[in-house]
Amino acid sequence: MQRRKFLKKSSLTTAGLLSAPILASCKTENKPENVPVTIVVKKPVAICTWNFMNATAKAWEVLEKGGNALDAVEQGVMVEEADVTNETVGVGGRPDREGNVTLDACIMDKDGNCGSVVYLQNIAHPISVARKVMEDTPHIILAGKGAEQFAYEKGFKKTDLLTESTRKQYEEWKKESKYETVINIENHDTIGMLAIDSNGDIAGACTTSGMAYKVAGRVGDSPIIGAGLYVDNEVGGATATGVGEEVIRTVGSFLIVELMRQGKSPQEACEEGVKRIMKKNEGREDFQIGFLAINKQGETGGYCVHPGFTYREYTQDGHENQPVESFYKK
Ligand code: SD4
Repeated sequence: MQRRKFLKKSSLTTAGLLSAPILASCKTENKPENVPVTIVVKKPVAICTWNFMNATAKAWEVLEKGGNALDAVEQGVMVEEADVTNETVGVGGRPDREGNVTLDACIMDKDGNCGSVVYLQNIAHPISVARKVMEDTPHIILAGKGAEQFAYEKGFKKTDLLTESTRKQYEEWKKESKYETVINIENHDTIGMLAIDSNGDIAGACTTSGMAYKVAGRVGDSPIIGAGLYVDNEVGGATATGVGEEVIRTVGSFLIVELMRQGKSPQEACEEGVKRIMKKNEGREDFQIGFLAINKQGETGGYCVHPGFTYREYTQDGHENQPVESFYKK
């Protein structure tokens, strides 16, 4: 199945061809050194964590018209930020244990520029505030009240992020006030998105309301460059969903991009990323993490701790929800 998936992903129905000298890491026995080989590049491509069909469709719409990867990932994840039925992103995200919805997001472009907001309240599109931090300030991360103030200065409107549904659920939760991570169930649905545009450039975005009923002030991996998201335009990009503390501890997305730099495929890199985490958590079964990656050739891959994580992929061949293999099989 892995092999089938690999062959499918390397299919020749792709858009770009790139000539490059053979790298030491991909030399084959019967090919001499420094002979040009043809590398098939699949582009454009948009992928995102979980089965967010509308978000990848939006990103694809941007890419198909020749738009750049940065615009595609921003506009793609904005679809989920605006969707009140997605209760872990943007408007309609679940609150912390004080009843406040606090949002985390980051974005990264092909040149390694990045912007991030953490613990942002009352703003519906944290990803666009993160982009403004990247483009309009000399900083990378703005937090809390300062981030909110910055957003108003940039013209973002104050928005009540709590909905009737999340307010009711919060009231219910307060009766027992139990904080536990629920594997794969609704308190995971962060959207991390990666795209390659028709120029072959890569960008990524990640946005979330974080773990439901978290301790006030808690920030997860999603807005942390290198943890929830990382892009290196020479190599590829990676993003994460799940229990952010474990992703931060391994600087997960950076790790995966570095593993791809060393020659691993996106699939192999995601597997190694999860295995590193599990090595530090031997025997623990009470958390989920899903990684997703794309390389410069447009190959994609994902891996997770428990079954249930999938990713959505949109290419010129159409769009698909890709099943992802897991560390634990049941
Ligand atoms: C966090 N990684 O705040 C996020 C949560 C998440 O789907 O991915 N939810 O830790």
